[in-house]
Amino acid sequence: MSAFIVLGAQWGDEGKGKMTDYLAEEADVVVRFQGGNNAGHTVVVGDKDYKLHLIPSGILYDDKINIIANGVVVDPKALFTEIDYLEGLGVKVTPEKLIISDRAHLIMPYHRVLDALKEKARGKNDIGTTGKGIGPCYTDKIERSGIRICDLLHEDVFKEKLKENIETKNKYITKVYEGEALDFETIFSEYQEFARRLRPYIQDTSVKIYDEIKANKNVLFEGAQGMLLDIDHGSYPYVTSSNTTSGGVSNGTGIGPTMITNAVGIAKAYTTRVGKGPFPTELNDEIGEWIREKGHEFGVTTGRARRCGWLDLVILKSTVRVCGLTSVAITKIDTLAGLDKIKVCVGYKFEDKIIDYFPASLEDLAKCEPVYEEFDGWDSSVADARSYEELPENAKKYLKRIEEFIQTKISIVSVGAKRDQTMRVT
Ligand code: 2SA
Ligand code: GDP
Ligand code: MG
Repeated sequence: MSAFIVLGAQWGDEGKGKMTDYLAEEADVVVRFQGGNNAGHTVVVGDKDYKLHLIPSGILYDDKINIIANGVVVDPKALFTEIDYLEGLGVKVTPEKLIISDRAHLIMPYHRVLDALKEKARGKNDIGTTGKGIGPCYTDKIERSGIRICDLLHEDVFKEKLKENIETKNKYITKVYEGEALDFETIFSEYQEFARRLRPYIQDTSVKIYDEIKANKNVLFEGAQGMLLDIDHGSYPYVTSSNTTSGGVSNGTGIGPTMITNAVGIAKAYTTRVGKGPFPTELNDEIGEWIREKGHEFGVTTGRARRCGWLDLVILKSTVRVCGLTSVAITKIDTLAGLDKIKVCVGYKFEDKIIDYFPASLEDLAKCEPVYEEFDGWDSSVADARSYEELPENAKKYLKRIEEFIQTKISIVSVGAKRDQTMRVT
């Protein structure tokens, strides 16, 4: 048996959806452990493109169990929109294939409203959130006023909790942010309908995952966002509100860390981020623009243009440390094909030293200057390679340098969005 993690090693959008789908072939169960429908995971199967937000990427297989565990924040409206979207594409989403934790917190309409109002109030210091209500929902969870799925299934409990929340949230919305008050009855009846539809999918997912592991099944934990968006280890405050790193798996699923066997970090051959915040290797020039167009770097959930820059090995090395990565998958080396020279950041010049970690303070980070190594580029034949041996020599040199710097094996290389554009490195 194995219980392994697939997570983003940068700022998200590294190709986790594609790699989860690829690795899910060997898995029996695929589990989301944090985040919510802020995520946008793309999976290409044949000539079909699937955009997943809340549902694990294993759903495209008929024989996998997919679990939304307790660490995820669930917007039922978004969930049913996604189920309807998948069913419309011929993908079955039955309670046999999808299980949702009774401990997961619910995203409520006031969370979405507060997300927007808070961002507006932050003005030029906004985070650049996806507007899905993620931060306000996790705030309530930590503040202990959140509503969980198990509450939704008990009408009286839900009614009382909703009443209390509407009362306090409306004060906040109208008095602090001068927004419009929300109506209890409308939300109550909408969520009663959600409760009816949700009921067949709900279980104690900690028990379910544990039983599967004990029965020698393979379990894949699918991360959302990426290491630098982690609430503790990321580029705070320009982060999401959950633990995106390996540590988040145990809390987010109720499975002890000693049961987890491997952690694969997914990294793009360059770096992107969507939303505000520091980005040392960002390219605000025609090369950055060229990468964005060639790599179709636009948000899957919001459509926002992603910021693009050179690969930053300081970040990757930090992810290896924080997440205990046992191997790395490098994606999108085909996007870089055609560039004459490619740069890679191998340290930050900070005051009079070279450092190889990401400083906590944004003020210190602003003083950091990336130190680059330059590589010769490769051509578009890379997208046709189906084995490591077939890769252009310059691409292999690039990959070797990454491995050497992060002291961790590259186990998979991806040269395109499709399932078969993937190769194992032995
Ligand atoms: P939030 O909404 O509170 O989680 O936003 C906080 C920060 O986290 C970033 N974030 C993301 N970054 C990359 N990809 C994400 N998913 C979508 C995608 C994003 C999109 O796959 O493209 O469509 O814009 C994602 N989700 C959250 C966010 O940009 C903020 O910086
Ligand atoms: P995720 O959030 O990490 O799952 O990544 P996204 O789906 O947000 O963004 C990654 C994009 O790159 C998607 O459109 C994928 O289909 C695509 N993709 C993944 N791997 C590769 C690759 O190796 N090459 C190319 N060209 N595209 C890829
Ligand atoms: Mg994404």
